[in-house]
Amino acid sequence: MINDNCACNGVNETSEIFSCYCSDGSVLAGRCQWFPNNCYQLRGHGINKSGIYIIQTPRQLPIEVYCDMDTDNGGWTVFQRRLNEDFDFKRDWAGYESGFGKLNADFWLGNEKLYHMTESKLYMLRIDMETNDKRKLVTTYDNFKIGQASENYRLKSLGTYSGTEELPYAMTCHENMSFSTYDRDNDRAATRNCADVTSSGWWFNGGPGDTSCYGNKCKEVNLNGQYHSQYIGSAIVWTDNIRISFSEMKIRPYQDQNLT
Ligand SMILES: [Ca+2]
Repeated sequence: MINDNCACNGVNETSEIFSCYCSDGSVLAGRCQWFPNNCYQLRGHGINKSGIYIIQTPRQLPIEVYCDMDTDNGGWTVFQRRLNEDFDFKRDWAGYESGFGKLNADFWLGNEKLYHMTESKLYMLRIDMETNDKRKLVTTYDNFKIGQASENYRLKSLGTYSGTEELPYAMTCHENMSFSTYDRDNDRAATRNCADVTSSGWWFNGGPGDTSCYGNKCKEVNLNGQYHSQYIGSAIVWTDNIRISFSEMKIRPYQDQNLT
């Protein structure tokens, strides 16, 4: 219930979590507490330290996310990270749907959360990577959107790409593809289960006659592959030629990118 005595006090500087208490705020456990929609909003309130914070998208329960407040002026809500070969990204549909891992280490935030975050406004996607031979790659897309569960969390849109990495169009091979896991084959390959073959979950393609994924390939990019796999088919890759040992996928609202 709304606590009408709950006046907005602005930033609560005694708390690690930004919060203000407002009569029009959302209600959690009897408390009237406001959470930002995303890390960008938090950054706009002066929070500039990377770490774990609570956000709340409209009509959803508050969730913990990792905010990257360092890269390109910060405000990035991170939804994927690969760091460590000991952490397995071979997970089932339910695992990718709700998310897994630890926010300050390897993790997938979860398709359901990603859908609710990206449905409400225009988001940029930024992917930071490091290759096995220690080169840093960056790519951004200006209109990243994920479909809902009934659409198999389809990669509805990427938008226009820019960045410094090689072959920036590679990810567009996966645009409009449904998400697949080994127990939920939504790819376009009639005789293969791309998620099972690669031991991961991703927006696999595998369909014939595609202009960006030649040769009925399951993927050009797979950042959820097996860490340091000796097999290119199941490795973490950005095209067949670039093997990845670090990745972070993160989003920020598109408008007003000039945070200072
Ligand atoms: Ca298939």
